Amino acid sequence: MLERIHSPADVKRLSRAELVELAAELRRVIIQTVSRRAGHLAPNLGVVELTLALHRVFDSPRDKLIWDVGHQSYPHKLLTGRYERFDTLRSYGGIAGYPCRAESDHDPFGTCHGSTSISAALGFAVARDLEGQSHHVVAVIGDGALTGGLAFEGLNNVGEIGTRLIVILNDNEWSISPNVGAIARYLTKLTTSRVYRAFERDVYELLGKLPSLGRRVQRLAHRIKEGLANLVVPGVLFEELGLKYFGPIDGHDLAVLEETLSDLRRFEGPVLLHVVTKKGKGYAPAEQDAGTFHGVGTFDPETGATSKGGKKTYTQVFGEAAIEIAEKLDHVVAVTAAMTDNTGLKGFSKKFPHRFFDVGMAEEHGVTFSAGLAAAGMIPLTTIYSTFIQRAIDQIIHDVAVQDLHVVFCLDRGGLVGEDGAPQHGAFDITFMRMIPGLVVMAPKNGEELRDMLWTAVHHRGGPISVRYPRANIPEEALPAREPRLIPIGQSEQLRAGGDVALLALGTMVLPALQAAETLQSEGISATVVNARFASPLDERAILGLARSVGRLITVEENVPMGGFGSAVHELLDRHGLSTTPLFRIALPELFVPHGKRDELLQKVGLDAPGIARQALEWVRVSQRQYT
Ligand SMILES: Cc1ncc(C[n+]2csc(CCOP(=O)(O)OP(=O)(O)O)c2C)c(N)n1
Repeated sequence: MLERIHSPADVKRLSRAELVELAAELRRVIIQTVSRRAGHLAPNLGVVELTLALHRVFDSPRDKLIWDVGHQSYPHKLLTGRYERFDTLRSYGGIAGYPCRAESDHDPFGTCHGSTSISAALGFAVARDLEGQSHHVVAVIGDGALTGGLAFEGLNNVGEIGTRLIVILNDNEWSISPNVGAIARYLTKLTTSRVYRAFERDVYELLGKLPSLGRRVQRLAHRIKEGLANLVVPGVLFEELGLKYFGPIDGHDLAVLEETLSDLRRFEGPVLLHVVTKKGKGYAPAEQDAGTFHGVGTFDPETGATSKGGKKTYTQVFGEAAIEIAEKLDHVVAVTAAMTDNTGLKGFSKKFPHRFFDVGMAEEHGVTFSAGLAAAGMIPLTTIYSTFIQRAIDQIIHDVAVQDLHVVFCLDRGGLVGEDGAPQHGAFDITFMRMIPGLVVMAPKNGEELRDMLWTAVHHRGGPISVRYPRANIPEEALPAREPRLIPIGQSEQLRAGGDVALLALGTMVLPALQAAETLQSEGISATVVNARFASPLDERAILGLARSVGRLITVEENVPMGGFGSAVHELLDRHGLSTTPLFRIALPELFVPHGKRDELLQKVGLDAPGIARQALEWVRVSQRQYT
């Protein structure tokens, strides 16, 4: 059927029976595609009926549908003219895993980071009012994303402005892991209230006795049920914020969804519809293990068996090191913002449940909470993806760094993340961490060094310290069986000596730089290679020494060039009157890198060994001609 669905208008024409068929087909296509391409599975399976209902009741792209996080937008993409390209999902040049304005008129607002939908939708609604237009604006936000403070800043403002806006709360009780926190408990209370349940049972029994009375009576009974449910279990929190609360309703009952949404279209002020869905709905492995199938690598669609990688990932090494450290040091605790599994902290959470804190999808709070912990003598391993800690730059500066607190920032997914693309690449953290006075910025060249850096970080006595590591396997087959070592702060490591050029590489770029040096050697250029380890403080003595002795420097980093490690070296040379030293910066390009496989992207931006060798060779030849 999807071949015949070119736009939401085609969905509107379908009969009830055809819709059921279409829902099954959407699930099949999503499961098959994600099994080959990897991606978000369980969140999408959970919103199939909701998406169908939205497209039947509303009129996209005139009406604006704004998905929070956007990882659940696959059914929406399939119904809005992207079925034929869906097999390119998340691949280079293919369709994105998130809503994307450049991709379709049906994606009015790009997303990836959570809790933005209500604020963005309010912007659309206010602009509509100012322009004298009349379309609808709908934000769909998950219960996980509702734990982010930004969502409440949005709700607060929605209640104040009071304009027509529909917020749909897609409540499946899961974030990536089971949702946590008081808001999650409150929502559970709304959906499991004994009064509501008993009442619902009575109504269903009544409905069961009514079929002979026909559809209209059933519909009426449904409506009475939903209306009364609202009376017996009002969503006080939302009502107090100024939104009329409706629900909870069954998010897999297409008829109820359509009917309720049609009613809400007529409502003049802001409303919140509480929809209860099952994450992973319709695919047993995902229903049983919504965490694994939230975002999943390739898997066997028949059995649900996920593919196992060979080498360990940096994330796994981090998780093991965190446990090892916590076993040795009582005051070490771990903080995550709704990413227990993804940041490798599951083992830690099991082993040290009282020293582990999932704060919800709330990075700002997570960092200030860590600052409080540190001020009171704890050593928090504050473990957040590079891209998501962008949310908390102020908290890092104001709450942690100004007070010189010993928070250990463990920044996973530093550098290109691959298929999640532009909004999720960790392209900026070297820049924004390095600019903060007193904050130590480290990046390891391999798994062994990550372990040593974490050990160093918890023993650091000089305030905040960070270590960033990539979404990648470690290069080693196995880590050496030895105790972790302290690395002197600001000390680099020279790995190779050569007189024509010095390659100063940071983190993930050290090994490709070493390989590039081999290529340079075969071209008659001898290169020093330094594992910089630190972007702040720099190993000033070593770098100034190389500037004087070798006289030609290349920095290599997986971060934007603006303000990054190369900039730090440039500023150092400048401070010491060496700004005329030829310096070339190899870094990510000055643009938002799209989605694709990480290795493919690194190759395209010239950050693999051949790319580094090629750029270095060209530049060294030019600079040899200019300066000799
Ligand atoms: C600011 C931010 N922090 C963390 C994440 C990572 N993340 C992606 S989806 C997700 C859980 C979302 O849960 P929910 O909103 O309930 O949607 P569901 O997947 O359950 O449908 C998290 C934590 C993110 N996208 N944005």
